[in-house]
Amino acid sequence: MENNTKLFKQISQRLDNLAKLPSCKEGRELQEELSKKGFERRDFMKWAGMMTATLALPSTFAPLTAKAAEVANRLPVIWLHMAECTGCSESLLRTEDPSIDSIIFDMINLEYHETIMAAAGYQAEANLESAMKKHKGNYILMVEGGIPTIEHYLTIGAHGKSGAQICREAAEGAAAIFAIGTCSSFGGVQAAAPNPTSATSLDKIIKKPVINVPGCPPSEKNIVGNVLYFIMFGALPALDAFNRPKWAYGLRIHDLCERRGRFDAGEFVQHFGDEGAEKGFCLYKVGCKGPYTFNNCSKLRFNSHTSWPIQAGHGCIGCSEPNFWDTMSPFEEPIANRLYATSFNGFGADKTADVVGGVILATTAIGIAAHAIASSFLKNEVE
Ligand code: FSX
Ligand code: SF4
Ligand code: F3S
Repeated sequence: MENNTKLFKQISQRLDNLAKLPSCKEGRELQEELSKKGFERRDFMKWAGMMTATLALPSTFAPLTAKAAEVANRLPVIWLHMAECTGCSESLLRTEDPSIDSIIFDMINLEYHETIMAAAGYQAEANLESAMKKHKGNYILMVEGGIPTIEHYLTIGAHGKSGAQICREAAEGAAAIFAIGTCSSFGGVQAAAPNPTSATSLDKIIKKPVINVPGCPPSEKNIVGNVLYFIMFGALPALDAFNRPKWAYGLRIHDLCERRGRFDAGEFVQHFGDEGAEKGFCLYKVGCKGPYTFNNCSKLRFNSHTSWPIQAGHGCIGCSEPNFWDTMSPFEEPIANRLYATSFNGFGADKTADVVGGVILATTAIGIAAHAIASSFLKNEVE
C-alpha cells in the first residue's frame, strides 16, 4: 500500500511536469476531441479504468491513466514502415468508427507516419530528418514490419535508403523503441521459410533495447497501452523472455479463453461447421494454438472490443509468437497431429533455433493431446 502511494506520487509528479511542456497540437485538447466524436467524460473515465486494469495497475491509478492520455500530445512519435501489410497501423487508425484509443493516438504528436502523412518523396524524407533532429533524445520510435538484411530488397524514399539504414538512423536519437507487430518483433511473414530477403526483427539490426509488441496485428490497446505506460513511468515495463511486456503477454490464450470450460470437459469441434462448432465447443482439434500462445486477445478483443479469432469460430494461429508462420502451421491442424514429425524428423517447430522451445512445445503437445484423447473416451464425440 505504502509503495503504491509512493508510486502514485511519482507518476503524478512526472505527469505534472509533462503537462507543463507545450502541446504539439496547439488548441486541441483530448477532452474536446473526444466530445466532438460523441464521447462523454464518463466514457473516458470508464476507458481509463479498463486501461488501468489492462496495464495491471491498481484501480486507484485510473485518474493517472486518464491524465497520461491527456498529456500524450506532448510526446513526439516517429513511426516507420518496413516490409509488412500495414495491418498494425490499420488496427489502430481505422477511421470508420473512431475509438478512444484511435483518438488518443491521433492526439499524439505523430511527427512521421507514412500511411497518414500528406508529404511524399524528398519532402517526406526532409520531414523525418527534421523530426529526428528537433526531438533528438526525446521521441518514441515505433517500427512496423520486418527488415530485409539483404538490404536492397527494401529501399524507401527518394534517396533510396534501405529500410535497415533508416531504422538504424532513427534508433540513435530515440528515447524508447517499440517493435509494433510480429513482423518487426520477430520477422513475421517476411521471415517465414524460405525467407528470400533474409528479413529479420528490429532488435537484430539495432543496438538499443527494443520492446516487442507482437500480434499480426497487435490490438490497438496493446499499442496505446505501451505508449501510456511509457508516459507514466518513463521506463521500460517488465518484459518476458521475448521482450514482450508482461502486462500484455504474461498469460496464454488458453488460460483466458472463453471456451476453456469446453476444453476441460472434453467438448471439441471435430470439423468446422459441425454441431460442436454451433455450440461453441473448444477449437483445439481444428488447430487452435491457444495453448502455445501468449497474448491478451480474449480480454481486449478487436474492432472496438467486439470480437476476437476464437469468438469468431476459428482457432488462434499463434500470431504473437516468434516464427509462428513456420512453427504453428498448418493452422487448422493440432500440433499433436504432427508430433512424430516435429520430434523425430526435426521438421517444423523443432527446426527453429529455439530447440528448447521446440521441446517444451512438443511436451506440452503431448499433454494436450493426451487430454484430448482421454476426454474423447469420456465424452461422446459430436460429429
Ligand atoms: Fe501486417 Fe504490421 Fe502482420 Fe506484420 O502487422 S498485420 S503482416 S504483424 O507488420 O502490417
Ligand atoms: Fe480456447 Fe483454443 Fe484452448 Fe480450446 S484450445 S480452450 S479454443 S484457447
Ligand atoms: Fe493472434 Fe491468437 Fe490473438 S491468432 S489475434 S494471438 S487469438
